[in-house]
Amino acid sequence: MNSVKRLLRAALAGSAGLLAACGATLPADTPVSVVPRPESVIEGAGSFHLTADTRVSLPADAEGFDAAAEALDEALRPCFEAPLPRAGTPPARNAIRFERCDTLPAEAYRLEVTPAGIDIRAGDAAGAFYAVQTLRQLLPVDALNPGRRIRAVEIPAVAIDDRPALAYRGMMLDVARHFFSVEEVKRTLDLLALHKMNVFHWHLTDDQGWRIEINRYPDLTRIGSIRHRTLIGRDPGGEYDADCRYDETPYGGCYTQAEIREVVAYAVRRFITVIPEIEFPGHAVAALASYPWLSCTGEQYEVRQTWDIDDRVFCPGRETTFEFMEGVLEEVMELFPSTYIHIGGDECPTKMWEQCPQCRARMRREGISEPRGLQGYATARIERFLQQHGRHLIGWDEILEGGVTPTAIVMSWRGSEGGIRAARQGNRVVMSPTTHCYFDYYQTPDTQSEPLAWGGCLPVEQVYALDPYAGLTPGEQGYVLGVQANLWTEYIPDFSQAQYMLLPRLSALAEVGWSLDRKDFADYRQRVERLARRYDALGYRYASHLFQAPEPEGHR
Ligand code: TNX
Repeated sequence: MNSVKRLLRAALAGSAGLLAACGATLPADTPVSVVPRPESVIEGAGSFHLTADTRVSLPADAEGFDAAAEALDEALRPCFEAPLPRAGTPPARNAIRFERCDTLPAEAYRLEVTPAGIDIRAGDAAGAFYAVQTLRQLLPVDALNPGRRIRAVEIPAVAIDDRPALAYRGMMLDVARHFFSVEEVKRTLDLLALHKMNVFHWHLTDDQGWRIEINRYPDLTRIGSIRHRTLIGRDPGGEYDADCRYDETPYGGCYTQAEIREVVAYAVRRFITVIPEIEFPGHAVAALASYPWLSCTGEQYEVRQTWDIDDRVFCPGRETTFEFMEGVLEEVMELFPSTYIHIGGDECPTKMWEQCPQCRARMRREGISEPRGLQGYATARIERFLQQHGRHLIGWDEILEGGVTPTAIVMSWRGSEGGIRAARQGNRVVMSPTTHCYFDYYQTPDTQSEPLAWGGCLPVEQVYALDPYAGLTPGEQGYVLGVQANLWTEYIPDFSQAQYMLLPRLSALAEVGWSLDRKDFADYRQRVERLARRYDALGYRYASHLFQAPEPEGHR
């Protein structure tokens, strides 16, 4: 339709229409390209014109679908003045009709776009939410950031059926080494939602900072959230000398309980479970600096100013250590509805325990022959406590070494071996091996032209290659809950750098978690290039190595 005709038609529709006609129609973005890859995509003829008058209908009896409709409003906010009007009964034309469908499993959806409207059928509200996330990727890129009001947004006709391969699709953010504000955490949750991921693992405590307010132990944040200075450059790993340079600037940050609740509520609206992590018994220096009676020696320590592993850990010999942990976890459980509570468990040296009279006495009393057995004892005690409150313990794969109960969940990070061992003995597992999931590693072998990172090399291709089932029989595979990316932040000082390390690798992991049975790297590469244009429009920073490399043969 030429513009004169369009104006005439708008004039007939009244002055409101005339005003609206001043806006543009954004043409459809084709061919359809969605990350993670849906189960089936069948493109149709024509397109749907979404306007400010398009009505949204929701099923009456389906709890939570309003959150999916809200996500749609949010996606369209840059285009239209107000949220789309709601309709009581599903309109036959110019509508987005949400419907609950009993034959679809949890998280699955069917999204059908025709010139008459959009139908979203989902097994549950999460499925409806994921349909909206797919719909966002069907919008023209300019709709994400148009810089003006829009008259209509054209969406290509298509039928998409989709469901996730894995139930747990997670990402961990370390806010202890560097702190990220509530706003930045929410932006991270937005990123997870965009990629249809559903777990945010929040690493809240470590040697270098305690970040969560605990009412019963206020010094944890008053003292433990601030380190007086930070090492500059790469950590030499135990060999600290006069050549080490520090910034001589106090660094801190923490979340109030009100802020934690705000983040959890924000995540709930996006169908994301927030799993808190309180490190125990290692990575504890910030806690010991706050309350010296938590350590074996009772010495006054400072919050750690370098990275690497620390010998100073919680004392499992003293009862007061367990009283403390239970007091902390009671408040943590109040704040986080997640059934899984992460207690760390990684990299805990036993040096202090070997020399500690309380620890030796505990070993004698409990018949523990090796100091390492104290970690198993301590973990089992905390697990019992969590179970009494109806929660499950998750820990890094070191928890296997102290002997773990069958109900604990193991997060396999030192390769997949821990996860394989755990699955074989009947423990549930999240696969997060350094080889594929450590987003603090470099993205290219050419580290000279990259900002300082932990080390290693983890290009996006390798993330994509993760097979969480490798080495497991079909029976054992049933114990694999899913996959998780980890963003440790020793060398990630701000949110811009965090985005650069996350993207586009997060999209590759999302495709492992969602589309494991239909992975195709060459196909993904083309789709992620289109997705990167959306990152641009949404203002996310990302690494572009993948797009600079020559494309694989036979494509395009
Ligand atoms: C190992 S992974 C750690 C972290 C470090 C990370 C750096 C794990 C459970 N522990 O404390 O930040 O390596 O990649």
